[in-house]
Amino acid sequence: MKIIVTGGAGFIGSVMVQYLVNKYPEDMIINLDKLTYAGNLENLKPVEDKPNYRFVKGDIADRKFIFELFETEKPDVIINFAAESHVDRSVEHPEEFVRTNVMGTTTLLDACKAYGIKRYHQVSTDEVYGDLPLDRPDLFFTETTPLHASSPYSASKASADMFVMAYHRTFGIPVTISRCSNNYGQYQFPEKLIPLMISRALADEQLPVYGDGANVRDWLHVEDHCQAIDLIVRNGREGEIYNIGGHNERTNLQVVKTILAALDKPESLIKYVKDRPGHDRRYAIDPEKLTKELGWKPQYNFDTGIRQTIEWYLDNKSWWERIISGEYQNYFKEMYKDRVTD
Ligand code: NAD
Ligand code: TDX
Repeated sequence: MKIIVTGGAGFIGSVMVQYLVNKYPEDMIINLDKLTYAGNLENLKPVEDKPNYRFVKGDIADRKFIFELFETEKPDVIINFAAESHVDRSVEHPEEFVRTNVMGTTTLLDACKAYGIKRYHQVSTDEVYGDLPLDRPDLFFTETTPLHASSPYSASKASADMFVMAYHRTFGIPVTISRCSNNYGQYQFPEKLIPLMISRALADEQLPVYGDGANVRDWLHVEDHCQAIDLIVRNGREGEIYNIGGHNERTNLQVVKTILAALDKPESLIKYVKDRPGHDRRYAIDPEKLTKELGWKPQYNFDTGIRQTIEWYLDNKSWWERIISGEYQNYFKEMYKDRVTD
């Protein structure tokens, strides 16, 4: 099978690519990534010389490029991770979110329509459902919860999901969608809560907690997310949506305090700052459909997963220090100067 993973140089995409390359040596895995600020080929070092792995630099919203790629590669499966993914950036600059997240998705779907595909999988998010109230812990997002996006980021992801389902119904494209809760783990870009707080705490810098810190996120280890996507792509039913989550709800303050305790740093580093506009209060996933239909179960619980993740950031200081200094962006030039014309 030939699988194109888009956004495979990002946080979750790079873990997915490593997982597929190692688990399915008979499959060819093509990592298609534009290498925006969030794309880092250093994440792929463990697999970059494997015979069933290839990197292609390109933009999912570039129609000519995508159609030519489908023409030459004739992929069997597309797993679309490529996206602008940071909510705060979407508040500042929504345009790029529409371009990549919506038009990039429709460009890929058009190519699937023109050249055929065995499975198009859209990696979506629980943020498309909006948020839940803090005083109703009995409520969870299910696959039939109405879409109610709050931020330009989640509106762009919800819009993409609607196009995916429309292309399924109108043109018969064999699609699946997964909607996962917040991920944590290795290779997460240090703009997101957990790696940001780890890197700042280690430097004894203030930790900016938005609002009152009582917002709740439902955390899932990135490897559990990737395993679920693999199951859905191979065994999930066409035209279906699957929620992914592991019932690991924590307030932001609990997460930050856990990090401080693990690093032996004082809570006085916490600094309450102005809230994110439109800040969602609580996310919580009901993963029952995925569990019942496909037998998926997460391997990690948050308490052990977060400890391992903190260890990873301690052991891989140079990885995130090169990001903070901007040096990682030279890696493509160094590694690929003789391999691609760009
Ligand atoms: P990320 O920002 O770390 O990575 C995104 C990747 O996409 C980068 O490598 C970037 O270079 C690439 N990219 C961006 N625009 C592109 C374009 N136009 N063409 C080709 N490549 C492009 O994101 P992430 O956190 O790994 O998230 C991956 C996917 O998972 C996203 O679709 C996101 O919405 C979804 N998701 C993320 C989480 C989470 O907690 N991080 C949770 C649920 C769903
Ligand atoms: O400095 C910060 N201080 C703070 O209090 C940052 C960066 C975040 N926060 C809060 C905001 C959120 O309540 O922490 C929580 C987590 O924030 P993010 O890491 O930015 O994630 P979130 O907004 O929840 O979205 C993430 O999960 C769903 C991903 O970035 C999305 O791509 C995914 O779809």
